[in-house]
Amino acid sequence: MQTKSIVRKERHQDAQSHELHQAAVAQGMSTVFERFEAQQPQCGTCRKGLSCQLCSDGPCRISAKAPLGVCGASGDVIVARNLLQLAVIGTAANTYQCRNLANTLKAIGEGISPLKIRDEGKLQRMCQGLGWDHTRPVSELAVQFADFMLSEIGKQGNEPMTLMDLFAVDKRKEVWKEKGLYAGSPSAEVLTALTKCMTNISNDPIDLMNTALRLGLANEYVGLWGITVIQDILLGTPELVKGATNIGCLDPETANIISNGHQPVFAGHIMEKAAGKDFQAAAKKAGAKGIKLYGSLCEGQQLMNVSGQGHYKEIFGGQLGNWIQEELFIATGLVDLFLMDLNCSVPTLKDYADKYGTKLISTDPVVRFTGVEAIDFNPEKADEQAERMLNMALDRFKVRKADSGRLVNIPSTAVSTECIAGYTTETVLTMFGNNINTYIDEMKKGNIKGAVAVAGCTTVRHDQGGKSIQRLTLELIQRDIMVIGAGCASSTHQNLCMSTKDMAKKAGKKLRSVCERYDVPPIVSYGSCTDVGKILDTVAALAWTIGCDTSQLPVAASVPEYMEQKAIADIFTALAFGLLTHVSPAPMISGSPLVVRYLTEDMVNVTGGRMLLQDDPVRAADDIEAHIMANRKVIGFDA
Ligand code: XCC
Repeated sequence: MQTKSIVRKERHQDAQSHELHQAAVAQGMSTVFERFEAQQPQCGTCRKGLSCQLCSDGPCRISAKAPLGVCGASGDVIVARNLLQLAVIGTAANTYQCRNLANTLKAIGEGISPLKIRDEGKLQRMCQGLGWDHTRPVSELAVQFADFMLSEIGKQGNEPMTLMDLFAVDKRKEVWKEKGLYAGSPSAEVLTALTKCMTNISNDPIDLMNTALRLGLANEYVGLWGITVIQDILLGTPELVKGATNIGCLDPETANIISNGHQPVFAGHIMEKAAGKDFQAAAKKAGAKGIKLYGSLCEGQQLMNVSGQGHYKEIFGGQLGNWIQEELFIATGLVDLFLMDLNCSVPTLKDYADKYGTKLISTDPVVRFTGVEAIDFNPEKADEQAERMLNMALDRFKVRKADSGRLVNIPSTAVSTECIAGYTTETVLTMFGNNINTYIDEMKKGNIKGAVAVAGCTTVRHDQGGKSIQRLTLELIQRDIMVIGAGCASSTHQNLCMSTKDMAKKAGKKLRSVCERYDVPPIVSYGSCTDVGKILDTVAALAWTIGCDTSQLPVAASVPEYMEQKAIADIFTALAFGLLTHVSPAPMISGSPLVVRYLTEDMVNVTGGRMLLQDDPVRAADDIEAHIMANRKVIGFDA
């Protein structure tokens, strides 16, 4: 494999990605890193959030010479409106995924889909929690629960979300009511927020930011909550599992399918079909050792969390990595079929697929590529669609094996490493003797100083590429602060062998002793970025038990390598929960000192939360630790 040094090594935290990156560039391809470089220098005005392209009199760029847009909008309004638009997109995307899942659950309940409900108990518990008779047939419950979620998504007017009414911490609800943040459904909030983004409507930057906080709540109490709950019902609730990660998981001798995105239900069904006798025999006949389905990005996290269950374990080949690496997966030349079901499916995947002989398919109506076949997942046709995918993968495998001129790049450093996944509030508590008070006692004693959710994407800005996630996480555990990972941050932890019990050796003395006593790693992975909903479950459970507000807990959130819009929606969710929320790189807001001050300082007086903008991971850890120490005093842990 090509080794001439044409790519700077520090761009990837693992050697195999670096090697593949070099090979791809040498073979005429570009990656996110080259394209980022080609975009430099980026516009300083836009970078500050000070540009507007909404109307035909624009584009307007705010400067000392022109402090107002043509319509009269100030830089503050433009910055706030731009940020609000990102939160709208993120909330819509999470809600869209929730709606897809509810429709699938409904189809199963109505008996028109061959898919199965894997965790009936969870469905029954949810129905019980909603005050329904949960002893009725599961199919009836499935339809009722799906209809309930669909109506939660669609409620209009000022009708509050039932899920927020029922499950939010009382003290939080008081805050939200008092501050005008008691949000309605995602449909209602998205409609209102987008209307406020129109030219010459909302000219109050603080109102625009509060609108984003309301979106954050709609994002949590329908979008994220619905995704995690329905996915557990359909695929099985995560259990602790040892999984394989890294590009080195790809086996040259199997027919290889990658499922990329955030919607794992179809991939779960493909794995079940693949494990059947017919497809196993077909694989042998095609000359393959078997069929493997690999996870990529957040979808890999979700699939790995359930990969110990049922037939998944025979077919699941591992979790490959984060979004910055996805082109590199294809550049191995070992991928027969690549399925894209939501973000993040980068546009250049088509070029990679053409170059390295991979069949690319989009499986959701929102994912569209010119020249790429679309087979949109339909729960009613799940059997025939899964079979079609498997036949395609086997056909491509045969072509790959027969094609001696094909480009294949297997890094000399290729390795598959081990990690532990499948953590949830329940599995963490199981480690602590099924008693949340045991965990809280360790917190009180200072053995666990606090907990931080390190979640979200990876970014190429400042050459981060996972580096900040790694550095911040190490800093936190060394300070006896437990880390909960989700999203591409978790993929980074896993690729760097940080999601293992061995990491206790790198933790501070006190945290290490807790980890060894309870057999728990200092960094626990909750899964996908949509599993931020589960992290907030844990936060709420701690607040309920301690009897404090979520804003008073010794916890914080961090998105050390923020990249896209769902992260912005989730950041506003965390801020609405009153959490200190570290974000790097900073969103494009520096052009408005007013917006920056509101988000980083004044919001404390509204929700108790605030944004911490800090690109240096060590200094971020300092500030997060100081916040945790201050909150420990507030709730009497360090009296
Ligand atoms: Fe995309 Fe979720 Fe972000 Fe990774 S973490 S870069 S969204 S895949 Ni959400």
